[in-house]
Amino acid sequence: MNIEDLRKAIAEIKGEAKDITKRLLDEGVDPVRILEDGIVKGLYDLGDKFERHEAFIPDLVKGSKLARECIEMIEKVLPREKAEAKKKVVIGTMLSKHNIGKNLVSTFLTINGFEVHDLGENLEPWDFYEKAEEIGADIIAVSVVFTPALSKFEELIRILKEMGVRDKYKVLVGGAVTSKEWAEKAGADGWAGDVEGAVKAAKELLGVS
Ligand code: B12
Repeated sequence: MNIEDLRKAIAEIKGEAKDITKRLLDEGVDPVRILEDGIVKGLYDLGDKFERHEAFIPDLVKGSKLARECIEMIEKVLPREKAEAKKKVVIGTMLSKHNIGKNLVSTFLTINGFEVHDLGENLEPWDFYEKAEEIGADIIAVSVVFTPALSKFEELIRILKEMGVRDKYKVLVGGAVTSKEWAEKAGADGWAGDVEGAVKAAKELLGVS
């Protein structure tokens, strides 16, 4: 059993994904690799099947439930860093209901010592602005997993500028439909394509190690 088997089991929505996750963890395989190369890539494969009309909405629902059950097993074994002066992050998914990636980034930022305020899903640009102002955030982190959310992110940047607070926050963006090039053009301060990249970018943006 290896990570490829896990990727396949997720893409094919097979319950054995949970047994494979457990076996890989027991064997001491790096939990981040199990997550990114097994579960996340498996979900992307499932999305590709959906696009080819080989999988349908109920499959996406079942697949995301199965992925979450595997992710819970992984989260239990992740080492947690002690935080001193905690930097504050406001995070959420712009516009859509997709929350698995956002939840993962939220978890990884938390275990790396950030104070994370998770606003949930289906958000509008103003939700990010208001919460960031309320708690005095250092970073606004936005998950964009659905094409219509791209322009909503650009709207958020406009709002921050119009309200005269753009320089108060570092804005970090990521998610399946984003790219580094797009993020730069849209006016983000940072972009990352996976959880490790998200933590690295957040630390770099604030100059903390
Ligand atoms: C599972 C799933 C669903 C589930 C979501 C369940 C849930 N609780 O999240 C359900 C069934 C609800 C769903 C619904 C829909 N979905 Co859907 N879904 C998916 C699927 C298969 C997996 C998503 C996922 O969880 N991926 C795994 C996570 C971990 O990956 P991720 O989000 O990219 O996150 C990683 C990185 O991007 C990054 N990251 C993520 N966020 C952030 C944030 C920051 C700040 C940073 C730095 C990094 C970062 O780190 C994460 C870890 O590596 C994708 C396929 C895909 N390619 O993503 C389609 C997909 C996203 N869905 C899609 C569509 C079209 C829909 C629907 C519109 C379908 C419909 N006709 O109704 C609806 C929309 C509903 C709504 N209003 O939001 C399309 C979007 C296409 C597009 N270009 O917009 C996709 C790409 C499928 C496809 N190929 O067509 N979906």
